[in-house]
Amino acid sequence: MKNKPVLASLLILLAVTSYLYASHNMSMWRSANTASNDASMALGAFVEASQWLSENLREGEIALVPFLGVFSVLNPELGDKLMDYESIWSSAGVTIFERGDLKSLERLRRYFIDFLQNNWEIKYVVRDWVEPYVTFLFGAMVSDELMFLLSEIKILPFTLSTGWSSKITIYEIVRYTSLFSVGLSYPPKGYSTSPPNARIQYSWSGATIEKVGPGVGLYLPLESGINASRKNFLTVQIRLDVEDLELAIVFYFDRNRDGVFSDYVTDYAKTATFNQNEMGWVRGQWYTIYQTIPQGEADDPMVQIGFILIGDAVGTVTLKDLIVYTQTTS
Ligand SMILES: [Ca+2]
Repeated sequence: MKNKPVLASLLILLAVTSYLYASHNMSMWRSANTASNDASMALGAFVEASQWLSENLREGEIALVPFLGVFSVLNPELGDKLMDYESIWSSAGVTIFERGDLKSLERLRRYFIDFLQNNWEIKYVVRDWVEPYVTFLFGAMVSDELMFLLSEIKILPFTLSTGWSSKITIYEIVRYTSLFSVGLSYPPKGYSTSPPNARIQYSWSGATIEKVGPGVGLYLPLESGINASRKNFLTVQIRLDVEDLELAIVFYFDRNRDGVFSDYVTDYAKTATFNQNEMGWVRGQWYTIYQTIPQGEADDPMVQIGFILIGDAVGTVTLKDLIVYTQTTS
């Protein structure tokens, strides 16, 4: 396929013209000269991207690109180091007709994430403005592993004479392994609560915290601190039987390096908050929280995680399957 220059040229034409139609119905009024300058400007981004890939892809590494034909005709030596989105969509078994439907798009996105996680030879992912599913696939609205997997490494922007601008983004895939997990079906080692007499029930479905006061916290000290200078994130399952909840996940750092969080004078903490209404969390359903573990100052290790239920609401919150992931060194 990749050695068919005619097909490739057609794809280039497709790539270059689709934005002209998409972005400017008025484009037919513009002079042929301007249009061709614009076309080469947009194509230039593809040329630079393929150049960058051929300089950076090492043996055994693969880049996922839109329009395989375009990239391989621009840089034939990239050869079998490329793979296109279309082949993933085909193997996902979602037909082109189903792709307008949200459920199928969610399935595509899930498939995309699993594909990136399971195929370690994928080193880079190239995002353009033409691939029809980019907005959904890369959209920030969806909270899942994708935001941890992709790290922007190269941006190739351009602006057309019409003022319309776009870019090609190259992401490097960041690999993670799970550092530890806490099921929360029985009391975790060394845990504490605030207030100290807070009621927590442990069962196969997790730790159910009774929220009777304005602030109820569950604190889990870590057996060994997390190296917070690396990229780390956590996932935890949550189910609420309460309304208007504010959840704070607090990361406690050990400044004086005595292995524990002592207090806010000696040590310090960083917080991520979640608002039940903003998150769209409905009572009685399980949700997965994805949260970056912030970096400490001066490489201070993170030694404790706290889940604090804030607000006046009374009810219960169940947590289970806390997993901490850490970036693998490459
Ligand atoms: Ca300390």
